Amino acid sequence: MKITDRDALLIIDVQNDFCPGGALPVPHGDEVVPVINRLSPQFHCVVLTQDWHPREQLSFASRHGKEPFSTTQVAYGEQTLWPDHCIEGTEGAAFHKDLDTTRARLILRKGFRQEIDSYSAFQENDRVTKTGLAGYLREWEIERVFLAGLAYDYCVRHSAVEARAAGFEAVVIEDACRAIGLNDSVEVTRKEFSRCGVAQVRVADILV
Ligand code: VGL
Ligand code: ZN
Repeated sequence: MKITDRDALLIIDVQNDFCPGGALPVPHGDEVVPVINRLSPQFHCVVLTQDWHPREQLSFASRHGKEPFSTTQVAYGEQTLWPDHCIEGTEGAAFHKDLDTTRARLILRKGFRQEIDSYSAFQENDRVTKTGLAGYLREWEIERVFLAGLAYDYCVRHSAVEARAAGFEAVVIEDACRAIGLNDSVEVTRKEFSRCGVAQVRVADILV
């Protein structure tokens, strides 16, 4: 696959809390690090996202006195509840120490509002509040985004689907992602990708 200056690589949430030993570990989450380090030099435009929550974030189960991984109704609909994770400024919110961040043009933080969670790099979970990423990419004349990182079935999923909604082509690099796997979340993600026209490729398709 030929990568051009109309392509961007979005590296989603490769942070300590999503890696083994973290607060919301994605199984084998750290395995994406060396793979992503090989991918990023192939792209002119590299964007990192960072899940970045205030201490009392709405998505934290602790705030509702409920069990993590249950759901609750909030102002904007159903919200999955998570263990406290990626609290702003903590070590858990820092990027994995081996992730090469030197080529990142933009580090985009999301989920920093107390009352709105944000899985997607483009828009928050209320489906109204934008992050500014679509405008940034348009100014760089980006037409297609490639996605890698954590977690395949949450933040990668929503970022890819909303990249399509914002008018970009979207390509998920499957083996540069790892999933949380809550109920049938991986299956739901695959179906949504085919419905929304999100393509899936493998690392070897890019590193030829
Ligand atoms: C994520 C759950 C909660 C993710 C972030 O990065 O996929 N998942 N916050
Ligand atoms: Zn989060």
